[in-house]
Amino acid sequence: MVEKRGMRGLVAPSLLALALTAACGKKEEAPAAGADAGAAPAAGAVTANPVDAATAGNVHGMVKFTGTAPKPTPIDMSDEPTCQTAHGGKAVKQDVVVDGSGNLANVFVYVKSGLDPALKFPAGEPAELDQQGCEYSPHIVALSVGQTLKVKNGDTFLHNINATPTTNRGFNRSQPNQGMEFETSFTAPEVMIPVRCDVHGWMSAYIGVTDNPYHAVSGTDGSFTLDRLPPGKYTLEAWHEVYGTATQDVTVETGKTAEVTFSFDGKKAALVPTGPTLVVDHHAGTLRRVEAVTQQ
Ligand SMILES: [Cu+2]
Repeated sequence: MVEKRGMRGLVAPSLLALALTAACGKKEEAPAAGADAGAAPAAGAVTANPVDAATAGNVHGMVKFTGTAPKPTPIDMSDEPTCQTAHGGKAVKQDVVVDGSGNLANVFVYVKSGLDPALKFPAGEPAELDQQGCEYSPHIVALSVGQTLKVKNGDTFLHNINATPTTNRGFNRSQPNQGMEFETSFTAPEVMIPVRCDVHGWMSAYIGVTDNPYHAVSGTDGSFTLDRLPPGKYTLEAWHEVYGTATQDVTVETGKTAEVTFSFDGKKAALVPTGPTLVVDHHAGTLRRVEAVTQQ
């Protein structure tokens, strides 16, 4: 099945207006009224890692796919010829990425419970979400509460970034020109926040936000690491956008690396719910909310 959910016909007039506005030489578009302009670090924010490296341990893990791996789903990017060409006409969805050894990529893994609640962690260095060739990079973003996320447009044409959390505040911002960038952050843990582009309906990413720095995304070899954990017993959760969640208990000991393996058998989970969508009303200069939908 070819994935093609371009909605250019629906949104082109308003997006064209945005593009024209931004063509006046502004480096960054002004956020629409009510948009999340990004949060500055809170006063008195934690700056030092509270975990003693001398007594800490690590987790190394693998995510395996034990079912029959589906063939990658092609994406028809002919609505955006530049992207169609960039991928040689062979773009595929990033939802299920399994290598020849049954390793599953793009799985968000994090410490769900077991940490001492008294431990307060710094938000960490800024993370990035780029848009390149009509794809989000990375496809899965791992973020801490309060950590800055830099959203960039590496393409030469319009994208918009429509984040629809159910716990945090959503946003919907456009980036008509190459090199545009804005910063945002999230105030509460949430696994996961869907991100879409209304111009290119195939563009999809997810952001996982945790209140600790122990999160990772499995690579194309299925591996992930969680470093510098205090000794103790933890429950890890692994999340995949198609196959849902799995949990594992792990014991971390000083100076050692605990090994963990998650397995997904290919049974599909429920679709990720989305929060209210913010729609830009360019006539009124405001954002309005539409009811929450379950993404297709
Ligand atoms: Cu786009």
